Amino acid sequence: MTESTLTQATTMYSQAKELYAASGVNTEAALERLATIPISIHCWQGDDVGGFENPDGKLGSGLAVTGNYPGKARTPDELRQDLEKALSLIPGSHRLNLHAIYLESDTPVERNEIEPKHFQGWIDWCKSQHIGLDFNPSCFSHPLADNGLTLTSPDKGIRQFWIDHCKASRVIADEMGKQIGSKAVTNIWIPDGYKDTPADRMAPRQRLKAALDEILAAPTPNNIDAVESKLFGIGSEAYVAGSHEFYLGYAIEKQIALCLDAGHFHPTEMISEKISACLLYVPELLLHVSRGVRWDSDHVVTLNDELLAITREIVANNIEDRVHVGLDFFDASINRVAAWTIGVRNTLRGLLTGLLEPTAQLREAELAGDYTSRLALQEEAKTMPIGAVWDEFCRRHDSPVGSSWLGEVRNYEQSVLSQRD
Ligand code: RNT
Ligand code: ZN
Repeated sequence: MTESTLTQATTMYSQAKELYAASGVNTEAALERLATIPISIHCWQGDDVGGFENPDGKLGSGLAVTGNYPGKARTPDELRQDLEKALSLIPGSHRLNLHAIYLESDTPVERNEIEPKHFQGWIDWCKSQHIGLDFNPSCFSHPLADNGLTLTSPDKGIRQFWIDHCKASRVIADEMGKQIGSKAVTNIWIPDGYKDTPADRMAPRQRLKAALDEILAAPTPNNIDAVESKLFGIGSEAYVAGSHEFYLGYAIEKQIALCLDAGHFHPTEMISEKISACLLYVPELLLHVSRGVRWDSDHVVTLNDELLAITREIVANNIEDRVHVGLDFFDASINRVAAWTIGVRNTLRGLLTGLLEPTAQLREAELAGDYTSRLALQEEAKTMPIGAVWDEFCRRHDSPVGSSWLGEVRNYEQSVLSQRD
């Protein structure tokens, strides 16, 4: 940034600060608070949910990635290198969300035999980056998941295999949390369901409940358990055992975290609307911030109405200590480092927009039954100079301002990504 553009930007921020102050909003407080909210960045955008278990492994179990943009990470070191690039373009201090298939081992390891040592490289890397680490058992893309059933399988051996995988994952997450000094959120998602009308909707859910009981039995003080529901998937259009009602009930009963994925509900059903209701009954939430286009398509999150509504709910209700914000999208049709950067920067911008809302005034109007003022103030807030405050946040965190990060991604593409194919 040149001297004059820097001066110009600083002036824009001071003007924005004054404008916000006039409507009762403290931009300095917003900037400070935004810096305390970590986003859990999903490793799987970096390699199209491939993982390092098996170089010929195929993505399955209802998950699909489209696109063949060159330069995807082929090794843990390449993935870490790409993540470092993305982190350098994202302001603030965040977390990494890792799946079990991203293990590191010289010899093949079965999923029910994974151990903390297979993730030590990731733990050490997170320590070096000063970021937290979250974890997920991978109950998909595996021969024992090929018929679409894992924890609900009627075959006891198959079911036990996945139970043992999830148990091993919690042990690993607990070790991650311990070593890093920040609890790891471990999210269980399974694809289980049927393409066509089931004859028995109850038994798979009974098996799932019993399997989860066994998985969660051991105490893991450095781990936070979360369970993720889904409405339907490719190949499970008629029935998904782990539905919203199933996991909402389960999370309430066990007092564990409930994961709400923005793409896992009916298209007009919004997770922003569910946050306040669920938090009355479950201790914590994990969000999979995603963007479904017509279906659970896992597009890169854009700064759209639903993202703004989700992020606004978190900060307006002061619940950021109970809501873990994770991302979940995978787009292989664009530069993958850019996909992360766009998604995380948008999520932060959404949070900032919420922090800059004149919440106190809006609530006051609402309580007084003055819905005219509520609507008027909500709409005026939309065109306040949020961008000037966002730029200031980036500047204070030594992160690129405006679209200048894109040039850095292009350079990285030239010097690193294009050498991979
Ligand atoms: C699938 C779920 C799940 C996965 C990741 C890879 O529909 O959203 O969270 O996307 O765990
Ligand atoms: Zn998800």
